[in-house]
Amino acid sequence: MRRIILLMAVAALVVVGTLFVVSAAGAHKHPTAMAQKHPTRKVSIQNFSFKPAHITIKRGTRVRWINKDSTAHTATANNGRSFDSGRLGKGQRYTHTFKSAGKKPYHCEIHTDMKGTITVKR
Ligand SMILES: [Cu+2]
Repeated sequence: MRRIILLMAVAALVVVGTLFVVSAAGAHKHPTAMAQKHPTRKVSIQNFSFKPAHITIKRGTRVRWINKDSTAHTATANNGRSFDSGRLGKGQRYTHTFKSAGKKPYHCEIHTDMKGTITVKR
């Protein structure tokens, strides 16, 4: 009789232990899921152009511009208010999260022939 109670106690401990491990693994998955919800797309500024110049993203995506030229550049929305990186020196970066759908054309304020478009889908 004592042995049966002991076996049951061990079985109960195994079940509780398994549940704990599973829930701990679930908690670890959470930050990864959050990171995937707001992915980041990179746009290089190189040789006086945006690379790639035209990208299509989902709403909530972050876009990160990185200036790889030694000349200063900007990434400025054509409408002048959606986003504006300001002057980015060599190696400097600017990040903007796109929250509304639509076509967002932009340019460099210093070299107005530098153009790009962010197309944001729902
Ligand atoms: Cu420029």
